[in-house]
Amino acid sequence: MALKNINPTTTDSWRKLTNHFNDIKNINIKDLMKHENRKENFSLEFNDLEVDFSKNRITKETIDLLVELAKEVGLKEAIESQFLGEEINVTEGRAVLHTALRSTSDDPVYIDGKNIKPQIQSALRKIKSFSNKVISGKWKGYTGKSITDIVNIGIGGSDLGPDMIVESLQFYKNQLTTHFVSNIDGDHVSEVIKKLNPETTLFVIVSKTFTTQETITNSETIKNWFLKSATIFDIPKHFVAVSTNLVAVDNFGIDKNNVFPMWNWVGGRFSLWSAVGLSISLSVGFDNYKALLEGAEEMDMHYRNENFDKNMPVILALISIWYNNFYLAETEAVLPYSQYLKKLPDYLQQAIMESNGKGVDRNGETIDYQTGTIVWGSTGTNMQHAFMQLVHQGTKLIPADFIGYKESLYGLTDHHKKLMANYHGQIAALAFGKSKEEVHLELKFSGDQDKIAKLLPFKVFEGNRPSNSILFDKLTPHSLGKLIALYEHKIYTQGILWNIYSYDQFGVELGKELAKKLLNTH
Ligand code: G6Q
Repeated sequence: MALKNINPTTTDSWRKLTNHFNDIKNINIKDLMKHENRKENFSLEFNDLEVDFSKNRITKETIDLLVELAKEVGLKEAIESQFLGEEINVTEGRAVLHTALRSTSDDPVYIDGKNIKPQIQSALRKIKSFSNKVISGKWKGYTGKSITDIVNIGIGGSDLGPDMIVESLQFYKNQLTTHFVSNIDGDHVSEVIKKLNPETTLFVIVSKTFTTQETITNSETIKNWFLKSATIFDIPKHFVAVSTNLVAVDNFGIDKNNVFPMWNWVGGRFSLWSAVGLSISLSVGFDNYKALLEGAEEMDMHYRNENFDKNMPVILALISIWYNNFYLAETEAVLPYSQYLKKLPDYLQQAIMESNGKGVDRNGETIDYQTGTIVWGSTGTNMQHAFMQLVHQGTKLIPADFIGYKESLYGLTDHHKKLMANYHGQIAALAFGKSKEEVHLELKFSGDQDKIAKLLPFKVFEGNRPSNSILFDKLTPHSLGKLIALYEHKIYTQGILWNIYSYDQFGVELGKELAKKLLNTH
């Protein structure tokens, strides 16, 4: 079943949404929150996760109309097409099956008439047995010593996902030290090399194509450095690859037993669930890696089966479209209240902006409405002392996702209480602000009567700034998998509604081509 091809702005529901927007655009979150059961009616719970979207400029009618739009453009069918392995990445002629990578069901998924589930299971077994050998110290380097350091060499989708997950799951990490080399900037690889001992380092070269300039250049540099103290016969003990390009991997000198598979039905930025996540399994152990996949699968089933008005990724996608296309907000902030998640905004920037930064629709026509949001952010509370000024009092409307955890991992309850007080404090400050009257009273009671006239306007917070609260019980591999899958499905939902192809990325090509040309002419 092909994806429907409908300009959303020509639909009935869009027309209704436009009228509805004109009716309620000046609505205030403060007033909405006075309605009985506002929080209950505008939040969703799903095991260890609660998504509270009550503090948005929306009413029940807004959600109903957005859901109607989702239905009108065929979202349900599009979700099924993705899960069933249809060629929804039309421009590249590929299926998009990161969901199959984490599926534990026995239901087959066919590509060209062949069930891909057995290959996925076999790759997982290989990841497990290899990780166990390296972590237990049974895998020896060329001088007989166990491995102490892992270096992931890759870029884009072959770097950002594993790097973000390894950082986020530091609490669960084993004794191995994991490094990431990505940039073509030689200073990056040099800084990593200087910390390494070739006898005890394992290099994981991750490149779906094995032609990416950065990854191949960094790998060659590292190989040359390695060969200063070892021989080519030692390479199998220290270099493994994750790739679809077996010929290029072989030419590089990597033993064929040390190659982990990749498939062209997994997009780079959605590939951490495949062997691209090998460095995750090495860093936190296979069981934790598996728990990450299971968390994602839980969200997959929710996305596939739940009605749209109770469906977390769908609701978040619809609210985002509401701001992007009706309020014309240009950006969204992602604000995790966990230092572990400091790399999440970078990761999401690629996932979201590479997927939905498209100006041509599924008909090949230039689009005359807004698509992909710009996403940015950083961790709380640090960012409160940095950019939050603009979000609170600036001239731009910036919807924000707050991500938090009810429990901390090390159990410093005093810290955690303060952290979460800030989390809820920021959300409330954005939504409710501080009125002239409140500031007036405050200044009056502080005894600074003469300051009232001078300071009042600067101390007012107009409020009415929207946010979602995405609150988990605890940061675990399982809950992290769920969080990432939540955003993945939000991306696809938005792509379907905007009538674009989310899974190609031609926009990254031109600059690469020109760089190559320049290299050849100089
Ligand atoms: C992601 C993109 C891109 C890709 C890198 C690395 O969706 O496709 O970021 O992951 O360009 O590509 P290779 O894995 O082929 O080296």
